[in-house]
Amino acid sequence: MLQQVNGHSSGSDAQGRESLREDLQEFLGGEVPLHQLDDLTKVNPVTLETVLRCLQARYTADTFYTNAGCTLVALNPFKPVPQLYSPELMREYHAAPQPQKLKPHIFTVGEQTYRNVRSLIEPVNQSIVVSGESGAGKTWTSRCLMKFYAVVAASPTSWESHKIAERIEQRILNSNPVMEAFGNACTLRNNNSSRFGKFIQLQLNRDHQMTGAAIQTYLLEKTRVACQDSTERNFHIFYQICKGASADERLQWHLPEGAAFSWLPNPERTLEEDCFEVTREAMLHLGIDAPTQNNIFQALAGLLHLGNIRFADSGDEAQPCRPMDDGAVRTSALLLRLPEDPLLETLRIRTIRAGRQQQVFRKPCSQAECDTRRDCLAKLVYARLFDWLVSVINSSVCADPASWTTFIGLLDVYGFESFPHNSLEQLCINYANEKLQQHFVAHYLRAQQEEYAVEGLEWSFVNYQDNQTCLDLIEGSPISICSLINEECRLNRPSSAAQLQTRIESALAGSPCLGHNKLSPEPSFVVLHYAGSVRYHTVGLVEKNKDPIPPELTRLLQQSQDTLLKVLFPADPEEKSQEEPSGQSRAPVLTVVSKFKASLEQLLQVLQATTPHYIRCIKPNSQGRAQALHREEVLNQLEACGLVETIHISAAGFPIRVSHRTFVERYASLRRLHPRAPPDPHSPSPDEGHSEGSPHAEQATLRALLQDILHTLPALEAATPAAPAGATPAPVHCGRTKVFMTDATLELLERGRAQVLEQCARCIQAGWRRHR
Ligand code: AOV
Ligand code: MG
Repeated sequence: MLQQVNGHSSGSDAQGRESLREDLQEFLGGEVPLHQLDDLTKVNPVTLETVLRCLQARYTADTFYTNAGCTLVALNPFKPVPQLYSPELMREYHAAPQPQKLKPHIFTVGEQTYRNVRSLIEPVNQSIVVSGESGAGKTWTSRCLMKFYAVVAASPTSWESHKIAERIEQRILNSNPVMEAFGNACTLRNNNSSRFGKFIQLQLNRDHQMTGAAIQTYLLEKTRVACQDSTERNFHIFYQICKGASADERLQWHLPEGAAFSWLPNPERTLEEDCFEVTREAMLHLGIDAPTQNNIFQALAGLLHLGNIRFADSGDEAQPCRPMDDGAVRTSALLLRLPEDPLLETLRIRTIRAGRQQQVFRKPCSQAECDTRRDCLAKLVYARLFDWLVSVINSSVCADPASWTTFIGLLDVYGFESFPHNSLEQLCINYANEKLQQHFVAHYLRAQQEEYAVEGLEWSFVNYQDNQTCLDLIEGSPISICSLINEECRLNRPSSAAQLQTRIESALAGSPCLGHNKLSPEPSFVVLHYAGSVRYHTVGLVEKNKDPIPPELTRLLQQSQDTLLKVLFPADPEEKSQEEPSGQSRAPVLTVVSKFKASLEQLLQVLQATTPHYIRCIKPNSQGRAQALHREEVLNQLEACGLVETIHISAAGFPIRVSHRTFVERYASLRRLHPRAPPDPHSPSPDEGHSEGSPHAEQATLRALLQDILHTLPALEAATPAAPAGATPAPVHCGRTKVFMTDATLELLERGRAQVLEQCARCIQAGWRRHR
């Protein structure tokens, strides 16, 4: 039996009693203490202040999840609460007849989503969008949801299976530590910050068992490999190899204890994410064997040594820069299995084709150019390695297309962030968050209200904050921040950071979301995002957006004798001329921003084709301290995500909507359970006056059947054991073309239907027995 955990009573009896007590208390008009209010729609009146007070009271009582109508609010506990995520609790939510009657939890969302896939009248793929600012708990939440599905959607034998390592659910879970080791890093906001976006499709077969998964990633912050803020860190994996390598591996990878690497800031900080063994073990289970792993880690060590290469100006433009430490060049060449001289040459000398004859010229690079080429080489290797890893993981976990029918998608992207210095990475991250916020607004707030109006439901409209203006500023046409940055790349002209600032500020001056740029020592512009204002620095923005890769670098890597690098950089089938044209580097076909925009649009298309569920993670304080809820910080987050508006709309809303026909087809059998008095044969039938088979006649018959089914609801409800006396009837509303209802009503109808099916099955069996 479970103990009382975070307000979770033990066993379903206690839960039933508690829910009954709450319902009665509400019914009798009694005051429920704030911390016991499980749903923010019950806070009275619904204002930012009352919502905050309720969340605060619950946080103090160690209750971290609260319903807010159609969304779940998740406060980050910032401390381990293992009981809250135990497999027992997962099974309890899974087995509950009405999980929404249990304490709010991410498992309620997980289970509801799962039930929708299984029994929704019109089966559609589902998605869970986890949002919140950096450090709010999105990755944690998605990980827990994956564990939940690994337990509840596993094939029946798997719970007892000892060969857990081979099981698909376990392999899917193993993707997390690997992807986090390579794609997460410690930032100012979060020690385990996701530096890439992730959408994972959990694939379910006809029996609703998880048969595989497909992972799609979005824009890895690859600049971090070669450039980190002094207070932050590189990707976890680099620290893992430096701390966790065995004595032999240290020798092999040239990582002596205490070696200093310029791309490894803050190595003295030890995080729980530094565990090399966990990553290795997970990689092994994903089918990445020890020699391949060795290959990967050796290449990473090669990158660390590459980062230690420094150049000194030769003092003569015609002479290439000098490496300050031959050892770093030698070791990185050795570890990346590259020829040493060509490595040095590629870093220091640019080859240019010019003139009619396309003659090849060799131009020594300046010291800054050498540094850029070195960084570019590292980013190129790391980004390809990351993509390759994702594809290896996908081939290990992805199910055969014929073996799955539906999916549950989990979206965990990098959260909204604002640092003292923000660049293209933050612009893309915050742009993604704006898009998701818009999806939420469009789906829940706007669409819901519009549909009520079209369907003729009585409804008093709620005003909500639409972030379209901000999106227009960022991505709109014809002129937006993205278009202006892209234009600079396309024109390929030398322009200063200050010029970019001026262009943005003058061309987009009319946008209310372009903030007032107070005098700043560095060229920058300010965007008023839904979640707060962010100053973006324009230095290096255009270059980052171009992301130019000198072709010599790719060609150099194609010469590597390393098995892994050979896979990452296969030789070109046609050895095209790859030298740069004269003058400036070629304008790129697709900029970083354009590619990102296209991938976001694709993601939104996928999301729009699913039924979305939302979890809003809230960061109680920015220091990551347990038991500390900072009012102002939380208020800002609540305000930013439009929680109050969401509550208002959800409080009176009907999240489930089904066409009349589907409703009748699914629930016609309920009339057997509680038949109405047969209609008087002399009274006019609903379809009278319409010729048989006409659309009107069909519509009228459908409506009559619909009414018959709806009339069974009170009887169904009365037959529900947990229904308290005097409880409000199951909310349902018949619109012009659809039936609108709450989750509870759907649950009730489904239970009734199951009962009828069971009765039928019993009758058939009895019939067979009699026959025999
Ligand atoms: P994020 O994904 O939202 O930030 P995380 O999921 O990485 O944030 O959470 C940040 C940290 O908060 C974790 O490393 C945990 O220490 C702690 N945490 C979060 N949720 C819980 C929980 N339910 N129980 C205990 N600790 C928790 V970012 O990736 O930076 O946007 O980009
Ligand atoms: Mg994260």
